[in-house]
Amino acid sequence: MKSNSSESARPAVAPARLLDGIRSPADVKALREQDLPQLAQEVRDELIKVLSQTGGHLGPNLGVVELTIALHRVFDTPGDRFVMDVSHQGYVHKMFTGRLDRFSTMRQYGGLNGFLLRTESEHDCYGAGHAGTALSIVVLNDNEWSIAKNVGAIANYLNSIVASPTFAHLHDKARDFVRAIAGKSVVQFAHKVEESVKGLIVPSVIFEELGLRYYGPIDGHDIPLLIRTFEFLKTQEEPVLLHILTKKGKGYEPAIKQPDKFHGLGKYKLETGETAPAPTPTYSEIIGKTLAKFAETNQKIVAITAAMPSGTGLSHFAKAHPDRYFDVGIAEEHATLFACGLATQGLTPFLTIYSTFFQRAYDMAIHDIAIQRLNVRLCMDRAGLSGDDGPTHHGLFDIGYLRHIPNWVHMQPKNEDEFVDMLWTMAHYNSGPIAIRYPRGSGTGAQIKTEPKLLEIGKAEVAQHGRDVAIFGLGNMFEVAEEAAAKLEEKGISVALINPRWIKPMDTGTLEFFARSVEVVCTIEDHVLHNGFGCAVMEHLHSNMINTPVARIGWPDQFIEHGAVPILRKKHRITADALVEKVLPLLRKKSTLRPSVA
Ligand SMILES: Cc1ncc(C[n+]2csc(CCOP(=O)(O)OP(=O)(O)O)c2C)c(N)n1
Repeated sequence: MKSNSSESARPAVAPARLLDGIRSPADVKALREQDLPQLAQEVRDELIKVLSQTGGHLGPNLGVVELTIALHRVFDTPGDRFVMDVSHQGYVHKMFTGRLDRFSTMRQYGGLNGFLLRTESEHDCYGAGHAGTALSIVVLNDNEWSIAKNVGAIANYLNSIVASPTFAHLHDKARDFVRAIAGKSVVQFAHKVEESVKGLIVPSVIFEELGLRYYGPIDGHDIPLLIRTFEFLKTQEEPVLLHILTKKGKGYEPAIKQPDKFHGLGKYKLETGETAPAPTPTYSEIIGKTLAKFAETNQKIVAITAAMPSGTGLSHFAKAHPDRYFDVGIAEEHATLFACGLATQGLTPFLTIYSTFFQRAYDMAIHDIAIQRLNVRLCMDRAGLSGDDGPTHHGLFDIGYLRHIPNWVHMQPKNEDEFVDMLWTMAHYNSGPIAIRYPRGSGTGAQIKTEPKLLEIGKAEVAQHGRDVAIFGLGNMFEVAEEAAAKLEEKGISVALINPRWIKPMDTGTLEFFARSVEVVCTIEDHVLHNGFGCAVMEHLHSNMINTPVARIGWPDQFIEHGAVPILRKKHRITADALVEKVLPLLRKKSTLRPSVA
């Protein structure tokens, strides 16, 4: 009878993971090559587990596990530099470069950032949250997806390479060879490796014309093949492009089934991948469905996205009107010019782009849209603090970058119902460029009426009159302004409450009326203070010799870190309490105020 004493003597703890021994890239190099698949599995398990709590870019990172292992095996950061495009797929790199112990803090306030960050590690040589970064050894990670399915000529071209019989033949030959020498000294086999890898070259006119020697495509999950290939490419003295094929979401069924959703998401249930639905429809959902509805009766409406169909909500529009929906790929400049072109032909283009990504198309806002006064409707999603994605993604600058350009109309709704009225107004506005900014996620949950109404351009809504303070609460900050007004009223202060609606043209009549009748004007906005809405208010009052003090609440002149929105609002004083504290000292009657109960 066999004794099982050795089994029973084992401690009842899970065996140590290889991953836990990785403190730096040197530890990745120190592992035996045959253990690397186990490391890959452990990395995947960690990604799936941690991100189920923190949210993040799960699909992209699951796809680059083997690639990141091979890169750190062959190259030496920080001496060698990895530039990632975007850099949302840098989580595995973070694990290997001394940040594993903080991995569970990913995207949390005070924790790791979701993108590479020069200030976070010397191994992050370049921080990028926006697409369009480049380098001279290019690894083209071809998973057939952006956030949504790839579009465009290059994507079609890559598919044709992969489908070619020459590729299949060369690829099998090279892979068999590399498998055969796996684990043996590379130097010993150097010339053979070189021959083998050279066999991976499928002639590629496009990349050669761009000055890049093209290699591939190879299996991006085959660690030995990747390692040998990188070892060879490292010796090349010219810019090279390696085309690898990977599976977005590899290792997690829900992410493979829904690459779009799992590109980047919030918390999910580990076992099923389920996520909690938003409590009420998000602004993105509303715009997608609303434009689809408007387009039923207005044949001229077209909708454009730059690779963000679901993020911007246009997927709803795409389903209803596929022939009037355009995804131009991650190219905001092109999306904008395309909208301009359509506008010159009398169409009604809605260009939906996140506030932060429209920064990439700034010159078009002046040179193409505004100077030619084209009827382009710009819909800026995620305007305001975006939260856990951090400084590259906060939409805190769009008032500043539009308000000084002539001809633009710019607005922000206080809630979902007004949002639809504004979209309706935009659809009917044909006197030049018009923009709307709205925040990430849901609003107040306001009921949307059945028939939208046209709003008067440049006319604010006065919610209540008051004698002491006039609060102008822009867009999503109107809710905070209401809360602050209630707190001030508790202290016996009479508060006027205004929903400005229009950043430009500003309702100067209403502004002047209140500025002349109250002691303090207060503005609150989800935007930086510099060149924001409050700044426009001050400018106007000053130019008109109205000396009423203006208390402004908004984001300070610094890049705001990542973290949950309520935490960051509290820290940077974008709250009702902060407003009250700022206003009180400016009131003459403060000495007679009742002390605060709280
Ligand atoms: C300028 C800009 N526009 C849009 C985005 C939003 N965005 C982030 S990742 C991504 C898709 C990236 O696709 P790909 O490079 O194929 O990487 P994958 O996630 O598929 O690995 C998009 C559109 C961005 N980060 N920057």
